[in-house]
Amino acid sequence: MTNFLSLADVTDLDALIQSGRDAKTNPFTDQHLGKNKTIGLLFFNSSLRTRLSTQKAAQNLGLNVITMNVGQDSWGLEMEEGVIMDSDKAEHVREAAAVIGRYCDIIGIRAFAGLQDRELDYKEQVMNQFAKYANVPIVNLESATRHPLQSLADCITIEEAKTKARPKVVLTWLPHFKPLPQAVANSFCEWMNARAHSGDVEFVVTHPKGYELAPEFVGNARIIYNQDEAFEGADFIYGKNWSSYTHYGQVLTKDPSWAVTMDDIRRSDNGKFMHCLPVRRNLKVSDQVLDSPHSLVIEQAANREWSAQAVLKEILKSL
Ligand code: SN0
Repeated sequence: MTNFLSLADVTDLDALIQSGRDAKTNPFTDQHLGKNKTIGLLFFNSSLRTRLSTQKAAQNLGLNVITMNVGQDSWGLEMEEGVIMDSDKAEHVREAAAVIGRYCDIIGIRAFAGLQDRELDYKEQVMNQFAKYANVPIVNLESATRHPLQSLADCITIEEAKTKARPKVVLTWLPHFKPLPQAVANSFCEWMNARAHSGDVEFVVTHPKGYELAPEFVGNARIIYNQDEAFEGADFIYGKNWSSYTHYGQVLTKDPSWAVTMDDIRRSDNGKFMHCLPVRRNLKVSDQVLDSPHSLVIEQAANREWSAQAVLKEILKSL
């Protein structure tokens, strides 16, 4: 693996999930792979799990880790080509990426969608500019349109917790007053469609009208607009808020009936609740659900370490 930008960089998904589970059992068997190598983690946005779990996974593999909050600690970075740099951005990505690539063997980058300009967000400028100019492998730590390390951790979590060969997984939109990116939902669709294709899950998406995700992500997933109907027989309820893709970046409704409560869990087949975190309690999901044995959110977050470790191991093997 030379980059980890999306599912397209994964050649064997079953093997990658298994590698994460193996790392969980034996975290330190591959310490030699990262010896005297360095990973740089660049954050254009806030992070708790991604930052700590990726750092931990890198250390388990023997890597040195350097981290920077771009824009706050460093110069603001210009991503556009050929512009007169008279804005607040003092450094161009051409130099920044090339320089960081000289200090680091791998670069991880978090850069959320701006949610103002759909075309700009969906062309993944930050990831692509770094991939072009850094000359080292790039790992997506949540980009404008995807969060693949989260999706891999989600796959590991579902494999561990499933009680039947082909569980029913339902992605549901949750209410929020702020416009949030589509990245987590997009990636979850991308990865669950692959799991559905291989017969490992049944995948359903539910959301209010107007919250349709980009066709290239939702693919052939079944969409049911009635949330109660979608939850019938569900083994996993995966909650996430996202802002509208069609009315780009807008909040179209805050309907509280879309929040997940114990009534929804009762409608499912003894379903487990999943969320990537951070989650706003009692806005998106009730305390009762999060504090019950139905919640998988902590286990899911714990698995971020093993998903990062599986990916970094693949990249280190290719160096
Ligand atoms: C981010 C998102 O993509 O939705 C990161 C999730 C891993 N979440 C938020 O920005 C939540 C912010 C909030 O105010 O609730």
